[in-house]
Amino acid sequence: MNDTRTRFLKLALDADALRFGEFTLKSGRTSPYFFNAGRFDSGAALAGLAACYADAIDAAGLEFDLLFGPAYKGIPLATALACEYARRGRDLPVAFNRKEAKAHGEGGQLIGAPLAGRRVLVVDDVITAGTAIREALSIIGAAGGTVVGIVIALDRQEAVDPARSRRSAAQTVATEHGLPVVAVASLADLLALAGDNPALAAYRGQLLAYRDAYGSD
Ligand code: OMP
Repeated sequence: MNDTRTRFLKLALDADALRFGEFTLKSGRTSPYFFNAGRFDSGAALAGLAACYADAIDAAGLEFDLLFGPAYKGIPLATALACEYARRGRDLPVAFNRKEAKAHGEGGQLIGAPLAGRRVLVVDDVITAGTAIREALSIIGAAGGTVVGIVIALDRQEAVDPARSRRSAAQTVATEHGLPVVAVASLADLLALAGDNPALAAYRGQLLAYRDAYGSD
């Protein structure tokens, strides 16, 4: 596993953003683990997370000129990442959406830098079935931006309908839209870490059983 993946997973465990137990997902599945990006809830925690995103993006060689964070969890992620790039000497425009359009004041559904004519990198927390990401793609397209990639912290590597296909939701989104999807880490990385780390060994069996039931190839 490369350093960024291990660093990210350890930060997530320390922040309690990665937890083990029994969790109901948006898809209705019962999962033995859950990633809650909202637990990166201090300036230092967000800065550490943003550095992991930036390292993963740079290693993938993505080219873009605006960061977009889908509401709600993508908003602090894209903002922290923009600050991390500024720290690294690159000042990038950043934008995000509201969940509900505002009729007064400046109005509209979008906040921040204009998207029209920009190459947009979508910054989000996790892909399970891909629903949240698809919504973000249509909002950006409607505002005249061109999505050129998606970066997420964790790819859960789940198939939407495992009985029909074991292709992951992230792979499906990537193929459907012809976009690179870069994940800082994935379930496979979490399993590798659980194999090496005695504190996580107890959860490994449940993670493997979950992957057998719903995981992608
Ligand atoms: P999809 O829209 O199914 O791809 O799921 C992504 C969303 O699920 C995220 O934006 C979260 O709201 C939520 N989620 C997590 O935050 N962490 C997880 O580990 C799993 C989920 C989930 O419900 O699948």
